[in-house]
Amino acid sequence: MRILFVHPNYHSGGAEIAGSWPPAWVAYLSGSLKRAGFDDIHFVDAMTNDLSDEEIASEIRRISPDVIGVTSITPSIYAAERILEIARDEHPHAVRVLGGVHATFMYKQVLSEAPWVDVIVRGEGEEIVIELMRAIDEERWPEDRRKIKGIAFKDDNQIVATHAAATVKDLDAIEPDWDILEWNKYTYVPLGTRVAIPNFARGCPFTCSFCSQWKFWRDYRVRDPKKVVDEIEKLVVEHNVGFFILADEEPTINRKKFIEFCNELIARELPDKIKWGINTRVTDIMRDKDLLPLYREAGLVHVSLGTEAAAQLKLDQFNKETKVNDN
Ligand code: B12
Ligand code: SF4
Repeated sequence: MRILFVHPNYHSGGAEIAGSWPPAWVAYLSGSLKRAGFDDIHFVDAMTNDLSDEEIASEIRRISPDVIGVTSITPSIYAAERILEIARDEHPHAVRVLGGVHATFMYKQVLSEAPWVDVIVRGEGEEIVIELMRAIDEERWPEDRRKIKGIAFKDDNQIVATHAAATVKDLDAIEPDWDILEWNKYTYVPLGTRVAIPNFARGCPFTCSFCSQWKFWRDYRVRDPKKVVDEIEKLVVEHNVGFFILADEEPTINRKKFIEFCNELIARELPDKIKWGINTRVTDIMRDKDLLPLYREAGLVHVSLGTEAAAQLKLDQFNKETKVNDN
């Protein structure tokens, strides 16, 4: 069975001025699917290659997939829906799948405004996508769709969401398929080097009122730091990556594991070859002030912090659990 993943051509400006970034979701899903025996997987990065609708249509015709999967964040949703509309027109027999944070929460709206979307995968994709692909491959689709957890679809005019699937409990079992990406396209401009987005931890134990992320990843899980460093070493050796940003909300909350991660990078002399960045909370940086030299020695050069507001009243309203003074 042939699977095609497409990253929609949406550009926000913003953080993108720092470079062109590899879509980690494709590597994570492809790694999971390959281990489950699906090896005919293709990827078109319409964002990085700035592809027009016509070019996307021609790629879909050329690859001729049985399933086409697209990702979505809120600002990219129309571009994502459009790709699946093109797929319906150009290659109607392929099953059209949408995933990502926007489709996860807004499935009712998406299935109403884009009825050509056959199925939405809600939440973390690695395990759900295997169930879905098996059902399609074994010709149990769409008959068996109510039996698959973590999806949503339209049945006649009714929108159906199946029970939520569990989160991925064994993050260490995930081995992303980084080979699927066109590495010469992904550059971090400030350092003039290739960039990757590996995952060290998933989830956030806080519950800020404006944030989708703690609801999306649900329970907080950390990978074995040694395994993450194995992956980083592979990215350096096999793909010549010189910078990475952790795809995490709060990699530092588990201080012990984060220190292990830093020490492992140092022990393998990786900081000479690769620098890195994180997103995290002000409270962790204040707690770990004394550890900042160690983080720096491990190659950490960029920390993004969500300060969110300059008034304590606002921070409290947001349930941010931070202090203006700390910010
Ligand atoms: C790294 C990152 C970036 C990078 C790189 C983006 C890229 N090319 O991937 C940069 C810095 C460029 C960036 C920019 C922006 N980002 Co950003 N980014 C992230 C971050 C930290 C990690 C993304 C990641 O790789 N995650 C790991 C992968 C494995 O997770 P995932 O993509 O969600 O995929 C999983 C599931 O969603 C699902 N899935 C996803 N797609 C699909 C598709 C199918 C078919 C299936 C079955 C399943 C599936 O399975 C995957 C595996 O479990 C996330 C936060 C986060 N932790 O995810 C924010 C995040 C995605 N970004 C966000 C935003 C808002 C932006 C910007 C719009 C900011 C701006 N104003 O400029 C821009 C948009 C850029 C663009 N053109 O897309 C928001 C989106 C919120 C929302 N509700 O839509 C997030 C969630 C952070 C937040 N604040 O909440 N970002
Ligand atoms: S600390 Fe950050 S990731 Fe966690 S809930 Fe708040 S805004 Fe979201």
